[in-house]
Amino acid sequence: MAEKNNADGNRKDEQLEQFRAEDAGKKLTTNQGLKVSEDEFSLKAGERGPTLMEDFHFREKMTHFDHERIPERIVHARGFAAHGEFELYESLKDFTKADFLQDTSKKTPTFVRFSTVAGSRGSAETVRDARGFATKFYTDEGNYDLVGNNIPVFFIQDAIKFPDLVHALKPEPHNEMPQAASAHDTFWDFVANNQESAHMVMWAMSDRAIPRSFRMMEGFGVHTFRLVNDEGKAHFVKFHWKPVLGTHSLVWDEAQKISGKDPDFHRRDLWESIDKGDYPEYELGLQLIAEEDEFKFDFDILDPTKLWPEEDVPVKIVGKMTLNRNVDNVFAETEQVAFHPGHVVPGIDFSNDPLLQGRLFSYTDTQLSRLGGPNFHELPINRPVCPFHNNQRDGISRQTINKGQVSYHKNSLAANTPAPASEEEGGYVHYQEKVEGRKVRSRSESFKDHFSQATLFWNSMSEPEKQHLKDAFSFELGKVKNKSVQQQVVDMFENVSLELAAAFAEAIDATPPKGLGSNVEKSSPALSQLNTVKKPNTRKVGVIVGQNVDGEATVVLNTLKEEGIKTELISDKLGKRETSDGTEHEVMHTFLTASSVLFDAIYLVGDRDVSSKFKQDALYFVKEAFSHYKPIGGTHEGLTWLKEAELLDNPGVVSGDNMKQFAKDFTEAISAHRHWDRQVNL
Ligand code: HDE
Repeated sequence: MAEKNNADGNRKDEQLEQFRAEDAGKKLTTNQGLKVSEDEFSLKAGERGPTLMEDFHFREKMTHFDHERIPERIVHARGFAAHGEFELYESLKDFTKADFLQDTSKKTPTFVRFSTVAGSRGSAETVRDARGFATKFYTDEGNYDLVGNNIPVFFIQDAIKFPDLVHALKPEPHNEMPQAASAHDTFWDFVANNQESAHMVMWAMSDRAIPRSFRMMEGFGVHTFRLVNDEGKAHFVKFHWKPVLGTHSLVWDEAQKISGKDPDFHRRDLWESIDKGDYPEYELGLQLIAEEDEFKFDFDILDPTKLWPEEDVPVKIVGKMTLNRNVDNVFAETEQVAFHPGHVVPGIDFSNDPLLQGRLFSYTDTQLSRLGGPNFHELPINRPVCPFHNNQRDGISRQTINKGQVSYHKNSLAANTPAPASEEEGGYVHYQEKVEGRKVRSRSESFKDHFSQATLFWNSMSEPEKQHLKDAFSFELGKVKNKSVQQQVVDMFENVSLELAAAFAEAIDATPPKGLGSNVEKSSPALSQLNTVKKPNTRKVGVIVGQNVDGEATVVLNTLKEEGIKTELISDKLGKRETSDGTEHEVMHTFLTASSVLFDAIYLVGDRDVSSKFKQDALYFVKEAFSHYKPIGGTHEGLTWLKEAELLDNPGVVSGDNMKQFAKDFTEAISAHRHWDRQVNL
């Protein structure tokens, strides 16, 4: 392995290679390496007799199987991960001494695990929830973990409330329902009685909580951290990941249907994209505030329910992470990876955010039971790529064989080694912030404004996004059974927006809000997804064809491909289709195996020579996609069907006879993601 990370190769990959095993083509053995001669029949006393205790092979196989499962994560149980690399655009020497943020010629290996929060390990992926976005940087100075979410704020201000929040959010204990959903009484009861949650609830009810793809999600470190340079000067910092493809979401009806049609929708999307070489990319952004400016804002920068509006504190883009390798084994890597916000490197430090402070305890603690003891740092995925030495010893499943007589500090027998490193030698020295105070269980006055930024978020939304918020609140509270809880939530959110609270109060038949609403007028355009990057790349188009396909359709498919758009053919039967120009296409899906909700757009080519059932199925696809505001394209017979169904002349519905022009217009419609100004009226 190279001594340091550099632009060539990936040191983490090289390290993992030592642990990879290729079983194909080998003889079957026991764990002791003994070749076995038979693996289908246990050892019995006679062909119809009892199994013998002596059958060590059977016992070993069954015992291992009996213990295959480990406890799932308390939260973020459902996750999926990939390997990648981080490269820096410009040296951050002025702000931090972190080695991996100095040199633009260095590539730092990374491992990212995306997750939902509430659901169990086997739950559906497109549920309404925050998404975890946890990144491990394998730096030359040790592992640095940026354990973030796709929402920049959190429900609570103090870690001591986390168990309460999670108990309220998870399925209710008496009947273990509902799975992976916040739409139930205890969650909303928690919200109404812990009003610091208002801002994050707005995000959780917005489109952010139903991402189109892990590849199209922002990531946020949430807390305020500190960057410290080699002169000891500190800046407060917030970390951002900005997806190169932009931030895009599903619509709620679609998300719920995907939960049934493909509960693995997000992992499949990530896996397939990496597999095809469409590597997801995220730019790293920093918001920086000089220490002396700590009190210049109308919120407390230590409060994790507050964001720093990008218009006030610009996001400085400093580097890019590319996810370019799928895991070899989900359990060994994705399941056993152990993140911890306390895994830092020199030059990155903490703030006094009380949520962050509590997290610094929780993560190692939880791994002790989840990964079965204190040696989980030795698991291949968790090992740093630099050496590690200390006097910690033993414990369950210890891998390292520490040599020598001495396992204590200080000592003379080993010349007092391993020895602490000075700051110059790379030793981590905590930022010497002056701290003084009485021991109190209370919260600063500056943490007590729970609504202004919730309103800021509301004000920043476009009309369709506002409508989605009204619908989401109406859905969630419509599922709440307790009338008092429903009313408490209406009364709470009138402090955020009268319009919002009135809309869902009406939907759930609660007493309308009587208050004055909020007087916050500020907005932050960066918060609206309507202002995000729009690109056609990697969008997936379902192309509906019959048995006979006009050769001209090939022109369209080729042009879309040139734009980076993926096309997959759908018909009533699988098999090859030869177009009239002699090109061969493979039908990948049937109306039974696919669904419109699994595609970004539908292109209806159709065929004159089909049954009425075919036409009905095809139009069901198209109409459903239409109702989700997706781009629809129609040429040939498809154009006629769209006309008959009265879908033409709608925003995002593209048709035409000139194939080149059609492909161009359709690409544009696909880039727009969704066409909200469509009057859905089917
Ligand atoms: Fe976590 N969180 N968390 N969290 N969190 C866990 O650690 C916790 C919080 C986040 O893919 C657990 O290894 C407390 C905020 C992610 O493996 C646990 C508090 C943010 C992941 C834990 C928070 C996060 C976790 C469960 C309140 C965004 C998944 C299993 C103070 C910045 C990491 C585990 C992965 C996982 C505790 C709040 C992000 C129990 C006490 C805020 C992405 O330790």
